[in-house]
Amino acid sequence: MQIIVTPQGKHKLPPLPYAYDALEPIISERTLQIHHDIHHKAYVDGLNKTEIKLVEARNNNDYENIKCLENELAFNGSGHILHSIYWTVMSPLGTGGQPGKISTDQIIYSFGSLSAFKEQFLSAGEKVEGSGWVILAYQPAFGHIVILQSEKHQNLTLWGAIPLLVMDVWEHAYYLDYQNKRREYAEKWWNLIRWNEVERRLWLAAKEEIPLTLNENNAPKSREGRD
Ligand code: MN3
Repeated sequence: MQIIVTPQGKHKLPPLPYAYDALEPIISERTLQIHHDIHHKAYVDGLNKTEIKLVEARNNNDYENIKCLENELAFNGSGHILHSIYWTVMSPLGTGGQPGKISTDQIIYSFGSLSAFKEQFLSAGEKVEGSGWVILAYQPAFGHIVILQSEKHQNLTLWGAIPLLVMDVWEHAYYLDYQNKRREYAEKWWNLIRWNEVERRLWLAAKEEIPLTLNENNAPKSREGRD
């Protein structure tokens, strides 16, 4: 089972899978060039820089700036992932085809019809507060697809990440027992972890794939037990 695909600090800007002017007249050559070469590249550079700083923080056992570093990781990491996917899901005008069978089935199951899906997707995109994204996502825990808005693009998460081990640090989880001593709750909570469940979740999660580039075999792969 291969888990580590990209070493810390070694993310690369994926090349655009088409020419800068390929999406005209919908998206101009100039827009695409600036968006990819400057904006997306800045996320990749920022992600690499943050990962290296996190390596240093671990080496020095210095978590003074952990809040800032986690924020940078989420901001730049999500920016890199979402832009990579954005390039792959666009195609020159007239060449994009129609929704495939699996997509159509899922859309009808989850939204009722293609037109209802389109309207919800476009409305959600229109109404994102400030800057952000509208995202059609498969939620493995529900077994169906959902439309999500993302303001900016991170909110301290990395899109596509699958949770493995979670600790609730809302006050309701510990306040009666530990009052405001969240660190003490966290230290004690550590002793409760069921590690073989974490292992099982990692094993299941590692079988999923979120490609950041187009590849020659672009056809959907069928997955056992997934229909
Ligand atoms: Mn952008």
